[in-house]
Amino acid sequence: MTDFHIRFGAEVAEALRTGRPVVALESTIVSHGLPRPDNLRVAREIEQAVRDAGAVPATIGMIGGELVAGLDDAQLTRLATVDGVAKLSVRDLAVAAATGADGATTVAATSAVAAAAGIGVFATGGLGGVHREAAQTFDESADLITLARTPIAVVCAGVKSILDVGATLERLETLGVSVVGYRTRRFPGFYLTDSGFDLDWSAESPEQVADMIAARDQQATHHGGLIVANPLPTDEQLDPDLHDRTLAEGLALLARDGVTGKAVTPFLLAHFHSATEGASLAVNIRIILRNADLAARIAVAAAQRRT
Ligand code: PSU
Ligand code: MN
Repeated sequence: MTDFHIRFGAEVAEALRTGRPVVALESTIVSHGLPRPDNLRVAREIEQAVRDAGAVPATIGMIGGELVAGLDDAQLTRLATVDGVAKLSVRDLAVAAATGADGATTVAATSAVAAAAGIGVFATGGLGGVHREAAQTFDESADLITLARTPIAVVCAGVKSILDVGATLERLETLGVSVVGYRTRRFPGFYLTDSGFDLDWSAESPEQVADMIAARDQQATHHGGLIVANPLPTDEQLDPDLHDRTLAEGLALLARDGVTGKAVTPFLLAHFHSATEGASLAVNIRIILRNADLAARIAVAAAQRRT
């Protein structure tokens, strides 16, 4: 019989056994979010950023039907370079496993696997959310509902600016997902420092985020996710005029080409990367590296709290 448990990379298994800090990383940004050949180099740099801040990276994905927490370099290379890697949300995990697929996990799927594996902190770029035409298309990322029921702290630069940010924040409130700004009370706008929306709460240090995680676990009143929204400094953001122009073009192309469903996010990100001649790619990479660093420092603080 086939075994459908989660397989752990050796270093991740050891870290979890001994209580060392671990940070989960997603693989959809590697396979579908970043263009080749930069994607593999960036995937390795993200892992290095986690290590540099004192934690063990656990990049999550599916190899030949097997869920892996802590992909090794050959597995990471496979997801970054092989054609036909599936984009896996939570609903796809069991189905893909039973068919022996290779797959990259989204924020939703990575959160679900990380929580099941006993990993409490996760770093990504920007979350999925409510799409701009959602009133007609009902296109809302499964990232939101999954964070409602998954006890994970996810460090991100808000939600991708291609989305309806206001509607996404409303849905996060309805779904009971905690949102705190990292040293800010403004919700970041992914490529942009500020999305224009206020937040009720902020955290001032990795230790304070670790306190929030501990309070959630001790109170046992809330079993869902905590979004730690970490903005780019203004001098590192994408030029706002270029951003708005590129987004308007991208949305027009989306409508022209009739792109829908899970292809929407990769399509718009690819448009940004080509239309800005790599400027958005550089910003996207900075976002992820900064989030990996902060997530690792939160994981370190959480591990110290436990000892
Ligand atoms: N953030 C990025 N690049 C990405 C994504 C997020 O900087 O490629 C991916 C994440 O995996 C996220 C997914 O979960 O996009 C959302 O896709 P959808 O809108 O189809 O749920
Ligand atoms: Mn969608």
